[in-house]
Amino acid sequence: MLMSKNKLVLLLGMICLKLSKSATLSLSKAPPCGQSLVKAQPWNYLNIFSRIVGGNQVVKGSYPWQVSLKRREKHICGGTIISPQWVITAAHCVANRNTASTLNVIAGKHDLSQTEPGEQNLTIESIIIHPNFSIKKPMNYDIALLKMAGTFHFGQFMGPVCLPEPGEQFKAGLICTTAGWGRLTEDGILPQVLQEVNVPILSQEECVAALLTLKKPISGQTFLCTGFPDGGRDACQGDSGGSLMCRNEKGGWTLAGVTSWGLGCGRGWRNNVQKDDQGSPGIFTDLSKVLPWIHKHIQTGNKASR
Ligand code: 4AZ
Repeated sequence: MLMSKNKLVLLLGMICLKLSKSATLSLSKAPPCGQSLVKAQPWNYLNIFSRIVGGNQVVKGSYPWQVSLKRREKHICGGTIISPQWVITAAHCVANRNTASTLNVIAGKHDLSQTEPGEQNLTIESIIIHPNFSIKKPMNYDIALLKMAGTFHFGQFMGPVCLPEPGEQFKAGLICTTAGWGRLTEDGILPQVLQEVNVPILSQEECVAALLTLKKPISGQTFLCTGFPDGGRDACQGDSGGSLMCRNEKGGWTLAGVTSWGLGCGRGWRNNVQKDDQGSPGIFTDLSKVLPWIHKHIQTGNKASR
């Protein structure tokens, strides 16, 4: 077929334009967030004896945003991937003695006791602790951003969670999930395999009331609480820095809170007035209270790294 020189140039131009447009589109499109390849787990009698506190072992790949924060190769806290270069954890996990150089973040993990195919280990370029963080209970603003020295390569066992939309609230009574490699009971062992537990979000009133019944009454403004007045299901030591996740309308997992603290683990608070053997709800830093701070840092951070 014969084609004039002009037509050929025009055709080539159009092909180039099309290619560059799709390349720009694929570059600017954020990777899908909150996607777990694993369906909700059916009840399984083999799982009833294993717990985070009162939970069970996860199916591998259930929470591909969950990371282990290690200090000198030892698991100290959880964390959550929000983009290829950024991880969210609790400020108290990285606040003292923890210079970035002694820490590393390992993603794509299921069983901490062995090296697993597809896992990725990164060091930390910088730590940004929330400027209003206070170590004194209730540990207001217990949140930190970790900028990785490198990027996570997302795949089947590694990917980001969704951040809430501005104004998105997680209502009291909603059942959400927290996961981690923390203790299985208050004085119990640390598990090798990632654990999960479903917990209801409490109303702010219920939580404030529970914390005011403590021997040293506590009040604060930046947390979300979970659990049951009689206890049983909770996060525990080693889970902090990890996530409280809720499903959004489209079924994607959204980060509602960062595991922060609690008085004991899974204790309950119904009988706190008796003053002996007190307990508290599980306390998580409320993402909705720190969203603008997160966006400010991950956006300027991305620009700076370009
Ligand atoms: C901790 O020390 C910790 N029961 C995390 C969560 C809870 C207690 C302690 C909640 O990492």
